[in-house]
Amino acid sequence: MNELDSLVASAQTLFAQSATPAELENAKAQFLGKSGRITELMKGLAALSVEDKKTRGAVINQAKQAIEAALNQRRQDLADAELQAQLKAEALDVTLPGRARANGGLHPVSLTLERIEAIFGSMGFEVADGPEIETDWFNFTALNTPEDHPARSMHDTFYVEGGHLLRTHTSPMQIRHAVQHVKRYRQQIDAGQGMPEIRVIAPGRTYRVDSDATHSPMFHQCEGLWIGENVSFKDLKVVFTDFCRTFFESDDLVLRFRPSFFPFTEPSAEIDIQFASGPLAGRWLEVAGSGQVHPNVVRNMGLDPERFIGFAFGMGPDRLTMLRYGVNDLRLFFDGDIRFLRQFQ
Ligand code: 2NM
Repeated sequence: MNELDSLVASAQTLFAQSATPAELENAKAQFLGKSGRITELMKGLAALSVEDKKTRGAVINQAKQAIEAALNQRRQDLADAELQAQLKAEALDVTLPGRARANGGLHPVSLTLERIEAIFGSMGFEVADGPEIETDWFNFTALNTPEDHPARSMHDTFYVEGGHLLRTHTSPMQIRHAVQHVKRYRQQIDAGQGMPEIRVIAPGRTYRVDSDATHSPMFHQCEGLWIGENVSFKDLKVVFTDFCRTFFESDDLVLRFRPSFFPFTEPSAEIDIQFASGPLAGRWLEVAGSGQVHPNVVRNMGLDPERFIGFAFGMGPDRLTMLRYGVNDLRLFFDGDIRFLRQFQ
């Protein structure tokens, strides 16, 4: 191997041993730099004859080109290796399964309230909404519930500061709604022209000091009120029968009105239903209280009980939800266990 061949070979070796671009540039300087081996050989040409310059120069140039080619090859290899390392470090595994987005859903009791509102809405009932912290007047007095009634005991109700209390039923909303309605039609009523019938339901949260498998301190109620000059118990029966059959999707379900007592209605009746088929077939199940609104209550709405007659009912959406889905412990609805709640989506 001649001198230039071994120079090229040592350059190739040194370049191959350079692991980084910086090392490679240092190696390059030894051959192609200002005082590099090739540069020194070029300088030596000055002392040669014209003829020798030509042949010797061509040979040095060949060696120089071979070294430059090796340098460029090694530069490219190092750049490729760096890119590959970077790609590997930043790799995205596109085969990983995506993270599913959790979908929220309505609480089973909310589903029931929506059904109740839709069914009564289709029968011309408005939906009233109002305060959960009530006055003694709207929660008790206006509803013909006397001072010494057990429902007014400290142990039955949550009292808050200022003599207010957490409503024990949604009937106060019925009074509030009726009072507003009557106010709007006052002149018309007083002129003997009557008023559009009051047809309203009041769904919402209610509170009592009670807690076991079938009672929760917070529970839901939905009360209904229908007042006009020409309504009767028959209308209440038709409307409530229709509601139950639609709600439970059972056309052969039957109702029983069983005499009862409420301070705000007279006469009063408990409403029981009986399924003709299914797991609850043949059993009477209590689903609501009802009655003709007491004359004192009609008067508190601003109406003459001799002229206007009203029917009201109250039911428990929590219990309706238990019956509809076959749930036997009310507390499951309010424990917030997502495994339980997810089943209703
Ligand atoms: C019930 C049972 C019977 C009722 C009465 C009234 C009002 F406002 F007219 F007086 N609202 N709801 C009522 C009647 C509620 O729940 C078991």
